[in-house]
Amino acid sequence: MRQKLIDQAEQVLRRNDRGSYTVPTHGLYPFQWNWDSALSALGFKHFDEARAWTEVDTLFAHQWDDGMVPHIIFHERDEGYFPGPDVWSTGRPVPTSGITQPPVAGFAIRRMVDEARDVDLALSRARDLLPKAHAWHEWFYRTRDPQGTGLVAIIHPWESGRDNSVDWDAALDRVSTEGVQPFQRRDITHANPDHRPTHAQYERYIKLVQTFRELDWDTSKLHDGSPFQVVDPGFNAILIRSCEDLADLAERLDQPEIAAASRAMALRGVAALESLWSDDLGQYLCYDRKIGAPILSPSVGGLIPAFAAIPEHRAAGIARRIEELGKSCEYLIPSHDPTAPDYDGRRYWRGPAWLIVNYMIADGLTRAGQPEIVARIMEDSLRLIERSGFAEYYDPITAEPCGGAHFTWTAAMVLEILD
Ligand code: 9WN
Repeated sequence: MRQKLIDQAEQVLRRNDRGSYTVPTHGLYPFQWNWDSALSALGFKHFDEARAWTEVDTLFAHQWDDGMVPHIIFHERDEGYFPGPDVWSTGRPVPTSGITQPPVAGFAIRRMVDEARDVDLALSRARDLLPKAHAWHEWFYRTRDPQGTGLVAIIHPWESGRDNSVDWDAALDRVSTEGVQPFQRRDITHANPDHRPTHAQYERYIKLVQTFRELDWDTSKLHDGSPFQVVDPGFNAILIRSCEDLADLAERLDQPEIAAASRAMALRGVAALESLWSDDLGQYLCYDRKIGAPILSPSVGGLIPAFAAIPEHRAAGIARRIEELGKSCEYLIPSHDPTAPDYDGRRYWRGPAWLIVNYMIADGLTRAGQPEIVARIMEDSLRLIERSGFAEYYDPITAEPCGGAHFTWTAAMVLEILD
């Protein structure tokens, strides 16, 4: 069984390989996505290290001059996805979107170095990528934390990677839809509409894109100009973890300035995360910067901080919270608490389990010395694959495969777990 799953995972990666980048899945997502690429590279490294490095190289080849790494790179024309390059209209030579995504690449680069068989290749690629990833991290704290709080805000739900999470509902409701022209979605021609965001959410997603376009994609203006500014603990934790990893890597590569700056960003971030902890919910919470209030939503965004070097008692708290969630579902980790009123087990980020999230949380909890809950998370992840294949996400109660099939990062995570 183990070898069969490894072979199948490798086939999924090869199927979605477009030479220098990988699509998340054929049809639904025909371009290169930022955090998908970083996590997918971890899968490639099991059978083709050079190809793994190419994935990350291609991502950073489209970094903007200000340091931002965009969330989508539209390498080829494809009418099968909305919104395409004409809607974004960012004026890049190879079109890209104008927002970003969870910066997990720093973590991926470090892991690829740590586990390299071809060490010379790894060190030379890492030496080239290190200042680029670091510039991206600095861009975050410069443009998304203008008040110097130590925490960055996302300005669009797509940036979180958890697009339609309950976390964004109230903040997104306040975004007006004035001036949004009728549009045709493509996602619901590829995937079951019951598994996807609603039309009302899409209208607001598009309104935000229009707002940023009117600001000429000047990323120094977008935070203050955005009607949506939310501090996501999961997103911040991923950034902090990547800063920690780059600091270690920079020391190894004898780059003391990057090491010191990166370490300082990580330490500030970890200290600031503490303000998002909720004793009542037993997890971290998002914070709506626009109205200055926490968002009382029990989502997995508040558990992802385990991925960063948070205090041990907080990691233990997260382990307890996951154990509790395990009583109301069959397969950890639901993206939203199944006992909460807005839970929807098939609708994308409002309940389903995602293997990439399981992987990041399990990685952090392993480091934090929580082997029991890690074992359950890993076991559940493999049971999902065995039952339902390499889906985009899964109903955490029935294991129903949801969203797109033959999914690249799901396959990559299976290689990370099994190989
Ligand atoms: C918008 C590609 C991406 C993931 C995100 C996931 C989904 C896109 C969409 O697919 O988002 O970026 O059109 O739904 O939410 O995490 O990176 O797999």
